[in-house]
Amino acid sequence: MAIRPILIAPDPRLKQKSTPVEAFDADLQGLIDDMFETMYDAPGIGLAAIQVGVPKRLLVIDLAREDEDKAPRVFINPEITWKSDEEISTYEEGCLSVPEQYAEVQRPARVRVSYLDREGKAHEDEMDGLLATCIQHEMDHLEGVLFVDHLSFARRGMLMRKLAKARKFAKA
Ligand code: K1U
Ligand code: ZN
Repeated sequence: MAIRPILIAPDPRLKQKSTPVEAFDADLQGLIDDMFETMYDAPGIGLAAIQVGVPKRLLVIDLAREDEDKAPRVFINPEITWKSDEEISTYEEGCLSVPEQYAEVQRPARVRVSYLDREGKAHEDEMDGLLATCIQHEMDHLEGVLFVDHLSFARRGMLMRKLAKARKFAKA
């Protein structure tokens, strides 16, 4: 297992659309293990494969708090089959690819998602709360969309300038 470097915006690779996972082989299992190690190290509650530079439709989530046992979940080739268009949730989101920047994002409060697990077995689950928010955030990554893309032009510009300034300062 290895911690992989996380791509930071505005890296153009974060804007690409990821392609479906086809092979459930040893490489995939190694990538999943590395993604969990990278996410726990960051730390974060979710990570999409493209954030470690792999444009495959794969994401991992663990919402367990520090004082709880780990609860790792793997979602491969996920699809939203239903969303609660009339019930919206607002959450102050962050992103490991947009470090130390946070903003409120509105999304459907509940979603049904079909996906494959790491063995390739099919599932379909209804999700709400932070899991619904997190999986929509991670599924956006598979389409090349960042949480800042849900903000107004002015607010997104402000956050991205703050990020660029913080990174310039960190390098100096
Ligand atoms: O970069 C990512 O996609 C991961 C991101 C997931 C996320 C956070 C908040 C709302 C939606 C999706 C993060 O994990 S940012 C870090 C974070 O939220 C966190 C870190 C440590 C403890 C608790 C939360
Ligand atoms: Zn993110």
